[in-house]
Amino acid sequence: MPRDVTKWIKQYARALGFDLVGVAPVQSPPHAESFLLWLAQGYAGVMDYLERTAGLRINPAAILPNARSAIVVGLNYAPAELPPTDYRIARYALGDDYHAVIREKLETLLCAIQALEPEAQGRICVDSAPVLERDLAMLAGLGWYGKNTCLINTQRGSYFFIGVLLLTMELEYDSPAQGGCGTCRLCLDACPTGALIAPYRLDARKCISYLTIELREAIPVEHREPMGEWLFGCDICQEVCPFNRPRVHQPMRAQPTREPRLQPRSLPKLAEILQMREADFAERFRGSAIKRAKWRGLIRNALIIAGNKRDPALRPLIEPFLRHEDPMLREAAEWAIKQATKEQAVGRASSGNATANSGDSSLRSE
Ligand code: B12
Repeated sequence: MPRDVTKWIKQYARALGFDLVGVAPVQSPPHAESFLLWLAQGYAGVMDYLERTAGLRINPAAILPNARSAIVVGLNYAPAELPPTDYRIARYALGDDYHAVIREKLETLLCAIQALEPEAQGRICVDSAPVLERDLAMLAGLGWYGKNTCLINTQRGSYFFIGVLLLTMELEYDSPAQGGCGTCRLCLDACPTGALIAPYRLDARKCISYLTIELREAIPVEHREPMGEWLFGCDICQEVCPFNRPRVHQPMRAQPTREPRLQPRSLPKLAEILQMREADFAERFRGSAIKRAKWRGLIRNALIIAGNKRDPALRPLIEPFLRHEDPMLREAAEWAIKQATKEQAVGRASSGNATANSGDSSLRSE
């Protein structure tokens, strides 16, 4: 019985458009201890919510009483082609906000399961409920931890989201994923801010993704030039990963997303962003993950990128922020103007992304 139901659930999940699906028993996550140590070492920075919910994160059964199984799904998010922009946006944020997309699909899946098994209780977790999603995904066979801390699937690479549906039903369980990076350390060497301080250990406080999305204060000066042209999030540690790149004589590994809602939206130019008012921002990024940075955070990032670009045409757009009421934006504008007057474009090259969103064609579908 669990075998038939599991097979049916997996087929249903695939029909809903998920690219990966596996099932794990609900148990204490294998990396619970390293997670607690990571928190204690302060690597989470201002992400207090991780600390507040740590007890639940290491005990998924506390999120749903009598939880037996975790159905773990993966949804590819990288587009076949990066949209043309004059800055860079992490692939995961190019389309609609993934939380809504995955949640909707998992709600449909849960309803279908409950139609079959009316007694079954479920709880959907897409960042929303505190679980260590990658640990559960690893146990469900979706992928293994790379040294960049992303979950990597040997066939698919790492450009996929993870969603979890906890269930009170017993199901047939998959084996944990096997694999590893071997001696490769491309991601550690490529990170422009040195956020990957050791294999499997990310100091989030230095990660461009954290700095541009989670941090609500000024970005520390030493990280600004290395940010290059990353306006929101960063994919460098994934772009250099051999599992996300085509290999000679081998079929391409990472597959572009098939999900219509994850296809890239059109993006405003940097100059437009610098002129956006708060209301324009809310309108333009409605339903997009970019909203998480808030207007203030995105403008701060845009000022830094404008500084890194050293483009005199952007100066008139930076200058109004020198008189802005928000000290964080004033200071970012001052920095940007100083950068723009520096003679050599030292920092721009340091991230390897001198030309925004043009460098990577690893996901082209030919
Ligand atoms: C907080 C968070 C962040 C933070 C911290 C990142 C991090 N590495 O933890 C910030 C804002 C920096 C971030 C960035 C990104 N994130 Co994020 N993030 C999360 C979130 C909400 C919690 C992660 C967490 O618990 N971190 C805690 C720390 C301790 O985890 P860790 O550093 O990876 O450490 C673990 C491993 O290294 C392992 N480990 C430790 N030692 C060892 C030793 C060995 C030998 C091995 C094998 C493993 C191992 O155990 C540790 C504990 O679990 C999850 C969603 C969720 N609820 O799980 C999404 C999530 C991890 N993020 C995701 C994504 C897509 C990203 C970005 C790619 C977005 C972007 N392009 O900007 C980047 C990737 C940066 C990176 N290299 O990690 C996806 C990852 C999907 C995948 N395939 O892996 C998730 C799962 C969201 C989702 N639902 O899909 N993120």
